[in-house]
Amino acid sequence: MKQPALHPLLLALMLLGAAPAFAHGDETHKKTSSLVKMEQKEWGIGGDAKAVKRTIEVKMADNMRFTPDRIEVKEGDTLRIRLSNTGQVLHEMVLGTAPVLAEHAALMKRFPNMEHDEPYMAHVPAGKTGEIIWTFNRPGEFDFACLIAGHFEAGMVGKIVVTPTAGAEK
Ligand SMILES: [Cu+2]
Repeated sequence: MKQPALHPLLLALMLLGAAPAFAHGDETHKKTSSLVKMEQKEWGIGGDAKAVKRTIEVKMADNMRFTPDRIEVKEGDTLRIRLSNTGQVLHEMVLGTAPVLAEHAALMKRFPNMEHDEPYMAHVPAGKTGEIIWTFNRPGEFDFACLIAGHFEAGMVGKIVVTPTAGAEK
């Protein structure tokens, strides 16, 4: 079922007031493909671990930088982005478009303890690792960012360039 009109941020806002059950930060995140809803986004769709073409290592650090901060992908490819947080504080990676991320960051600033979890994001505690498996089935330039209050503003962002391939699955 498609619900293009209901923006995830609106949904988050609605749930914030209403449902304490929305906070699933204490649970173990079970990001198996069967439990995660695969919703097409402008920047792609949740990927299946079996379809992973390439693994990219990205470091997150307390200088508010991702290394590398630019990732190039071919349209249709599924990437495993393996994150390691080398810092002393929690960092996260959220994939999206620049406007969606900016909007989300503003929301995070207003509600710093907002819990959120989607297949296109990963929260990585200090010294830990995490991963995102994502299929980049739409060409274009996308962004990723750490939306923890203050981090986004400090420039903790990066770019993902998805180059179009003829005949890639849509
Ligand atoms: Cu951060």
